[in-house]
Amino acid sequence: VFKLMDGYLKNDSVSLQKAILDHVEFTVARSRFSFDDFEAYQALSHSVRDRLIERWHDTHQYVKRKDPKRVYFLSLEFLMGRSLSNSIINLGIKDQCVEALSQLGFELEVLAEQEGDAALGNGGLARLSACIMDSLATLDFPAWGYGLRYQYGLFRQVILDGFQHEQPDYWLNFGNPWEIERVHISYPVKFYGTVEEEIVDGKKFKIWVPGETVEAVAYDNPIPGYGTRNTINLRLWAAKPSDQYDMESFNTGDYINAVINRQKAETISSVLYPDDRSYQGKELRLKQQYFFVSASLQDIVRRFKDLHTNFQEFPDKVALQLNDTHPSLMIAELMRVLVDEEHLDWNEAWGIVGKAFSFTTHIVVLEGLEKIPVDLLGSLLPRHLQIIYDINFLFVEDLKKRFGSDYDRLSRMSIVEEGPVKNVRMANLSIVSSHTVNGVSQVHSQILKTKVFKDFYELWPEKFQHKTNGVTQRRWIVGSNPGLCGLITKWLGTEAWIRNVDLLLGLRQHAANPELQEEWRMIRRVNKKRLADYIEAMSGVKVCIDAMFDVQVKRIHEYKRQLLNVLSIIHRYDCIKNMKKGDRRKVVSRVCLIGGKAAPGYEIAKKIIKLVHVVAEKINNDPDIGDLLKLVFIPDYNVSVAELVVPGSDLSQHISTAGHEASGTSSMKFLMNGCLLLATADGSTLEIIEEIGEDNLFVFGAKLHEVPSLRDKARDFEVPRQFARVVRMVREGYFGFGDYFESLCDSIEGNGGDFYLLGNDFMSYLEAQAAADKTFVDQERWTQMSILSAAGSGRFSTDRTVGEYAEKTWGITPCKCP
Ligand code: 26Y
Repeated sequence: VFKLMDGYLKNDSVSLQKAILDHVEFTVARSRFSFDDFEAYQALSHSVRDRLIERWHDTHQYVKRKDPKRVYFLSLEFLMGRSLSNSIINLGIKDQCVEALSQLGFELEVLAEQEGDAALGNGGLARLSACIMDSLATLDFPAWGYGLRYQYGLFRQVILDGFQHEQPDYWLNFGNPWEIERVHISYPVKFYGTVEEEIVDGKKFKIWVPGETVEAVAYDNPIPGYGTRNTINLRLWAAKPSDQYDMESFNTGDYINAVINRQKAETISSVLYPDDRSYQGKELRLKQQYFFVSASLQDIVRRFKDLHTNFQEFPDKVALQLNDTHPSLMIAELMRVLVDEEHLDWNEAWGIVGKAFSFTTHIVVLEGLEKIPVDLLGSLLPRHLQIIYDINFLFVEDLKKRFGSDYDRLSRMSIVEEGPVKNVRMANLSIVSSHTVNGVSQVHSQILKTKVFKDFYELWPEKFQHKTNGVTQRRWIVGSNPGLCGLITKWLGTEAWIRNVDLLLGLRQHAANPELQEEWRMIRRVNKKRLADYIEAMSGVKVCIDAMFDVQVKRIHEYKRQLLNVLSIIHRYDCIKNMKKGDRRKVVSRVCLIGGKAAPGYEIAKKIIKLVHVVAEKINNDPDIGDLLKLVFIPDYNVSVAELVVPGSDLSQHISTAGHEASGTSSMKFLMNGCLLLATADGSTLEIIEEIGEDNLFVFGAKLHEVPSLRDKARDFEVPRQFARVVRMVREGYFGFGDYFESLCDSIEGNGGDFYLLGNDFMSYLEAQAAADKTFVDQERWTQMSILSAAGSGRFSTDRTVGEYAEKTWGITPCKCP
């Protein structure tokens, strides 16, 4: 009882200082009279970790006692970034830490920089998972995250001579204070083998006799809520050799090779796949997915069985959230456990599955949907393939009753895709088996209903929901923009917006107030200075902070149209070059920043990166241009780089071809930080427009409904001469490497078809750019738009997103630890 009332650990600065010094001496094993920044970071982290563990135990004990329905957020990717600052903020001990450190001669900010990113994900989907965890904890929901503990996170992007090179991210090199290894929490995960029959009490059952076993060991990562004691768990699985692993091989006399083979088990969780487009038929990836699914489900079922014996109660206690199709093998796995191991009959089991799962898709185009070749699945997981066939058989029988012999429809909806290579369509499996399906923005959900999953919507309209994504203001304002955080608190007269973000609307009434405007600009200027220093340190390019910082940072994809951005920068450069000297005074200076990683096998994306570099080289070294225009590529874009870039940007670009970005979440971070958006009417931007009004951002380009006919007409479309001119400059080698860029140019001209409509949108893009320039000159107007952006960003907090999932999808309520 004492423990629930009050922590053992004190949070005043004296106690924290003692904790830090003790950890220096006993955890880091250094002298308390002499340690460096990194050792101080380690000691501070361990002091913070102790405090997290304390709350986390309390939360677990409390939740276990109350036994509410829990949600399990299942994702193969989490982009957590750094943990130190975030934990300190959420624990509410920042001032005390700063004080404790300063007496020791250290600065919190400097120590925080010592930490490497936990980059266990690719992009939007993975960062969304991390923001959702923060909101789940803050809102006191009884929730668990499950993921994989990759030893190598997303590759480090190194630029050599303008080309992207990938280097391994062995992030665990110096230890990871934010995880707790749970050697006693481990489960065997099985692969291969055959399916046999067994008879129990006169009844026949299928039994899977696996061929290989690997052990899954739990690593727990405490996730603290803000302004609450609740601290939830993100459990990541690591693969270890199992004692049950193929013991036969040890009897052949080849002991050394038997050990080496056994050790190979660890490869399952060793590396994150760095592609967010598609990969079909990779055995290791499939193994990762099943490894994740099997370990997580064993853990979930064990927890359920601790307190319950009747599986009919399972859906009252367990909500299983599929973050895209990546964990969807859990559907077949739960059927297998219920039918083969728990001996429920098929219909009972199927009823439970249908009430437990919900499915979110993050993909807009059909080609992006995951497929697993039947042969591969059958060899790795023979019993699961049978189960999927059975689910499909019953589903298709139902369809026939409803749609008769509409065979086109049946073959489109079938979970198993027929053809030269048979595939299992994981999205179809997920929709058929879940009670709820949702997209990640309004327009995305609409596209799912009318195009991608149209057939399923016609069958089960009630299953389809929409949940607009969000981001957490704890990391993206409080953590990364403390200046703005203080200013907002001052003008709202309360810190309550950090937990109740709708309060930001209160800034609207002050948007035109010159005093707020002045303070707002001051803070943004400090952030720009910090970013300018970073740019110089990293690229050697000096930039002027009076210029407009114009930023596009995200994964490199053709549909995100970084190429459109580069072409307009070339156009701007060309215009300045051809201007009369006197006219140059009217040019608004710009610092253009582009950053993002290309999937290692994505050739066109890699060419775009090289193009940015050659264009930058030319512009930045042109003495004729000076500060009027700079272009810098930000290498190795990741969460912690974003924390620096977002607060320091004036304008940010979200310029995907309409209908291609499911949602987009970085725009929400920029919005919260008072950065204006230059954007197409796509994904969540449509809702941002709704919220802050069209006058407060710069929108351009083809609308969603225009895209199909524009594509049809693309071959006859006469591209604007400005567009033809800049493409010609690239093609003809004005920036060098003309041959290398040929295929890139072809993709947007003539026979390439310009699928993403760069030529079509070019002029309206230039107009939007000009409007941004014009507004920037009027700093009062600009600042007002900036304040209104931040004021309207409340709707885009994951607090809102998670609240909606809890109520409409998961059916869970808060369980607040006293
Ligand atoms: C199956 C594998 C190849 C794969 C791996 C990662 C497929 C997709 C992904 C990641 C997809 C992703 O990040 N999608 C993005 O999700 C965000 C969060 O919902 C959206 O905001 C964004 O528009 C969408 O592209």
